[in-house]
Amino acid sequence: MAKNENLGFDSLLIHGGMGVDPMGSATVPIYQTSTFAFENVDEGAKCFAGESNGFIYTRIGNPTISALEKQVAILENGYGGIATASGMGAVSSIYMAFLQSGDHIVSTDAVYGPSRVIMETYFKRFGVESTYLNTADLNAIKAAIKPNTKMLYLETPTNPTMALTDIKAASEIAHQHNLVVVVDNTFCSPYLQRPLDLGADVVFHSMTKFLNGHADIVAGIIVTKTQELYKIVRPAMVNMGCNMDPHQAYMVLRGIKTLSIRIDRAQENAMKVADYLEKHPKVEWVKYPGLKSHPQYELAQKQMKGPGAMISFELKGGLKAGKVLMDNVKLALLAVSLGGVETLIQHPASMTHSKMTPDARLKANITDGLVRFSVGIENVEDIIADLDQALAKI
Ligand code: LCS
Repeated sequence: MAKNENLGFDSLLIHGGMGVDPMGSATVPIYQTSTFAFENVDEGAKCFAGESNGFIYTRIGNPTISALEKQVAILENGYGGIATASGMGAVSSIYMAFLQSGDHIVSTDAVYGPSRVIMETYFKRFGVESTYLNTADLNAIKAAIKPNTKMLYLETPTNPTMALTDIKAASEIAHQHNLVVVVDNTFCSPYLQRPLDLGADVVFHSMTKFLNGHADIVAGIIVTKTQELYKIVRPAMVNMGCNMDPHQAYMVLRGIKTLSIRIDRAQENAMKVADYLEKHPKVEWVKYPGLKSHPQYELAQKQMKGPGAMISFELKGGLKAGKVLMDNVKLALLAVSLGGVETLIQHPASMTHSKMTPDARLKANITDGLVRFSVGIENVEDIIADLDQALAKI
């Protein structure tokens, strides 16, 4: 499926999704239509039979969306992309495509809250069992696999604890038991980490985050390594109606062009912010894969091209001190989401991960005092000065 794969990554960000437009448009046009007219009945029948590449109906496929799917598939070095209305649309489509009553999944404990909540509520109701554990511990993964285990679901780095899983080693274990390995690559983007190259079978993103990068749309995408897997996942997405809208696809096609330069700047800033926080006397601990103090610093060096732009930390004085900080920042927005050009701060225990049980949160190291910081591309001096004045209020 993928074309242009010999270009460098930055060139693919600009040209990877482009076909030749008959009108010479420099950008992929928005095909804002729900349906497509057939030349005649036979042509329509061929489209439905899969004997023609013609478009039928936007829930099934659309040229603007296809351009984005092709581009992200190339960037992730996979067979094909499946764009979704949101990151959660991607998670739901993946669970629905591979799991059935009586199956079991092994998953990272500190995943984005709703990815776990939908498994432990809705999928549990349909008889799917799940085990959530620290997947950094490969022996724990081995011990958790049962005869009915079908999927190993990894998020690395984790939201919000910044723990890493060795994708290559974990995939090897999973494949010995014929599990499908799924990786949520939202925190890295394919610029920093390519799970399919490390052995995963399916990778997905909340494109709301780094891939779009401008905090103006919600979107998701799945990329499968093989055609066989693509044929399993695509119909699940289409039939459940998790599809993207053409306008959303256009927005991501626009935002994605600057992915590498945005991440370069954001992670350069994040390194300086993490250093600043680590040295600050009011800070208890900082988790950032670029810090030597990160327990998996070596794995980050091996598995990721850079440490990214997400930091988690806790202040001395826990939640009480954290609240003073979050209520007093002026440049950073007190808001959920991440991976955009603007710096954001939020409190996972009361916001993004509030629907997990307190016990599950603590077992996953999501302490009540944990503060999550998504570093933007502003002048780093301004980001640090903002933190400095807010920390002085504690
Ligand atoms: N996976 C990860 C790692 C995420 O961080 C999110 C959203 C999702 C999946 C779901 O994507 P969505 O449907 O929102 O596009 N994370 C959010 C967060 O940390 N704050 O707000 C949303």
